[in-house]
Amino acid sequence: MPVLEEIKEALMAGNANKVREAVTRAVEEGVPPGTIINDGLIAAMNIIGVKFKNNEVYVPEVLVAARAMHAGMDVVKPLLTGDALQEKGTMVIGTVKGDLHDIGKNLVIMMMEGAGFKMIDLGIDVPPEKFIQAVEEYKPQVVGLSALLTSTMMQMKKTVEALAPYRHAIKVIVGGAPVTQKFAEEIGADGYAPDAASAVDKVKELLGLA
Ligand code: B12
Repeated sequence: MPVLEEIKEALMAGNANKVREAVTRAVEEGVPPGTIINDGLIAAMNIIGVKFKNNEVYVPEVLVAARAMHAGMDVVKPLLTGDALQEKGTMVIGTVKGDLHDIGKNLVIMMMEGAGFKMIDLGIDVPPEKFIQAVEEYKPQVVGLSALLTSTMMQMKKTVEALAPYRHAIKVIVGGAPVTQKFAEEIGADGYAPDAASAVDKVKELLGLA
């Protein structure tokens, strides 16, 4: 089997050791690092994303696949020079103030990384000021807000309002179990996605990359 296919199969099976081993071999065979990432690791993560969206795989499978992807990235990242890793953009993400849920946010991060985005994770219980600081520091194209409690959805609104002066340069996307498209529109967010795979699609659409 060609080595890129081996990488993809091992990643989709969530086998981090096999991914590491196959990526190492691909490097030895002279496959360019960018090809290993885009046609191996990211391609497989995209397939997992579609399966997750279609309920063919569930959260645990996505988490082990993402871990396997990181194992492969660890091998290949030191070899990257210049623009070999063509990042599609930078996204700052966090769970809003008062909210400690982060499983869904972390899935979004893994899926976005799998799709080639640089992710800045601000963690949980993030006040609006911290989002602003991060926007100024990292100059992202997208800011993602997560909330799992109906009581913290209002923090989302406050954060969107606080980000107003930066909106010419950033898109804001919101998500989390109680969040809806209607709510996203009401608070003036640019986008909403119901799950991690759709988040990738939505961000690409918002940035004109779809
Ligand atoms: C796990 C969990 C916890 C864990 C969190 C651990 C952790 N590290 O995250 C712990 C035990 C800490 C916890 C605490 C509490 N919880 Co809780 N928790 C849950 C539970 C069971 C699962 C949430 C989850 O992880 N789902 C799995 C992930 C994958 O799904 P997800 O988060 O929805 O994320 C997906 C999408 O929403 C989307 N998404 C998520 N974020 C983003 C962001 C963006 C930008 C985008 C585009 C998409 C996106 O993509 C994700 C992947 O597909 C839910 C019940 C449920 N079924 O939802 C209750 C739930 C959310 N919790 C609830 C409550 C009430 C609490 C507590 C107040 C309980 C208490 N009395 O102490 C505390 C609050 C603590 C706090 N201040 O936040 C309620 C909320 C009710 C409400 N309507 O407000 C729920 C709904 C349970 C219930 N039925 O009562 N909880």
